[in-house]
Amino acid sequence: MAVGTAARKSDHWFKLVDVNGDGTIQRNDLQALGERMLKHFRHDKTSPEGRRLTEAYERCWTIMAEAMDTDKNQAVSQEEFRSYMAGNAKKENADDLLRPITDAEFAVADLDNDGHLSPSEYAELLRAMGLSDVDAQQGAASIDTNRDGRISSEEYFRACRDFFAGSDDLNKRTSQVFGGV
Ligand SMILES: [Ca+2]
Ligand SMILES: [Ca+2]
Ligand SMILES: [Ca+2]
Repeated sequence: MAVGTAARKSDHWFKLVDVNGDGTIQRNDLQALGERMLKHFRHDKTSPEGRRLTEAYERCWTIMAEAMDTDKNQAVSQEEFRSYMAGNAKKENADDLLRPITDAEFAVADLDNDGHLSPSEYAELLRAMGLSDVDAQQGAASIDTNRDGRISSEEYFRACRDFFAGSDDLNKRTSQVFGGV
């Protein structure tokens, strides 16, 4: 069976978050991702932005462990992640689950504190997540849908929500918000 867009999107995200590349997502991957992002944007772990992101990723792990780790081995496998994404990633849940994470990431990346991400701030956020330059630039071009050079926290949240819970449509621009899928 061909791998559908939803599975490709979830695999793409999975690889970004599996920081140590051992094929599972564990708490230490989320911690490493948070540390890498804070280092990239030169935020101290104890700064308000640093604490907020660390807490958001800790919560992200708690949610993943509860909802996705079906065999309860404290590791979310690619299969466990895929089957959760295929069956349970609903837009209705996104406000609760996703928004605290996207808001924390947004705050870390908004370096000039103007309440928006410029395309270059957004591309930097994607680089901090481990994307290549090409993918980061492609992602930045995709997310700024009205091309005004400003990305709001709401636009970022919606793009992430559509990425995870959107329709299984390859051409949808939001498939590209984390770069090539
Ligand atoms: Ca891992
Ligand atoms: Ca597991
Ligand atoms: Ca900004």
